[in-house]
Amino acid sequence: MLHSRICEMLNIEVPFIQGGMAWVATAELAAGVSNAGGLGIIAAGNAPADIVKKEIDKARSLTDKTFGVNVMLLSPFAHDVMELVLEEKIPVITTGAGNPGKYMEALKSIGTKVIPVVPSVALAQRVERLGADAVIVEGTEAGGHIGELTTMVLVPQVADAVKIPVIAAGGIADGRGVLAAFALGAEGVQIGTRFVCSTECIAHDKYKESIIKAKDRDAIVTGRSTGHPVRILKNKLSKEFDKMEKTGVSVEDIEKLGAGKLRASVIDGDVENGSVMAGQIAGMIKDVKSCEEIIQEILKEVADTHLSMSKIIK
Ligand code: TUI
Repeated sequence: MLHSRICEMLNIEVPFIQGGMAWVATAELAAGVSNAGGLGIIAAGNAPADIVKKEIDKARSLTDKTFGVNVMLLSPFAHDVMELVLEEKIPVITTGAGNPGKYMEALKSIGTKVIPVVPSVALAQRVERLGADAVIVEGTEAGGHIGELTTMVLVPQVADAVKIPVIAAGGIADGRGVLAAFALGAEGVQIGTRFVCSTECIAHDKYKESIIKAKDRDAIVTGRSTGHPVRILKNKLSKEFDKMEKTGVSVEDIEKLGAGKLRASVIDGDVENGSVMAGQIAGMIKDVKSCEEIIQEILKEVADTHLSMSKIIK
């Protein structure tokens, strides 16, 4: 019912890719999304390769379906994780926070599909030239480390500039968002924050509750002055960041404040002093459901929205 080049390329039923969220996107979530027909992703984040290997093994025990690994290129272990995914012949790699160019040849040579996250037209064109199979075009609405442009303006500009399929990300959590992304030229969507509020996701209940409680303006940006802006939910930590940035504290000290804070919220449930990464669409998320229910609900909304649009556009 919702089918595109992405489905064949990635051997999935619906063109929904789960976001590669550090700490949150473990084997459990990846298997949940893949079992429900989408593409589950294990996020390597800042983890060393042996931890990622355990997650890959666990995901293989939880699903027979295709799943991928997200490599966060700012990680000190990015190179080791790339070596691991090559060894393990992971069929799909998404990358974040950098240009995966130097790994492209090795990954392509074993048939791995490489899908970089890009925040600009220029990087989309560069990775297409280097051999990327598709691009995830992520707008600033997304959670975590973000670019400057919105999904609304970036997706159509990248769709016009490249031939490879575009997967839209940032601000998508329901069928209306999916259809809007397809209208802008996308052939798939990446969904992050919505899948945090899934039963399969191992994030602490308090993290999920914070997303459910969040209102439209609660997902704010911290760390602009460090050159690594990160979207998190407003809390004690975000206020602390704000104060430091306004009083001209050094980049090193601001970055020090961020260290270990994602683990504190995701694993320990410290949602006041921890970093609760979430996208702007958090305000629309109202419940925790299984990955299967989330995907089926979104597909129903796509069909309903399509029908109501066909009554307006004749
Ligand atoms: O990577 C993400 N989201 C993330 S990574 C992360 S862990 C982290 N924590 C603190 C500071 C930094 C990272 C949390 N959330 N999304 C994908 C994404 N990639 N967003 C933006 C980019 C990006 C930015 C610049 C991709 C490429 C890029 O290229 C720069 C270059 O090298 O040309």
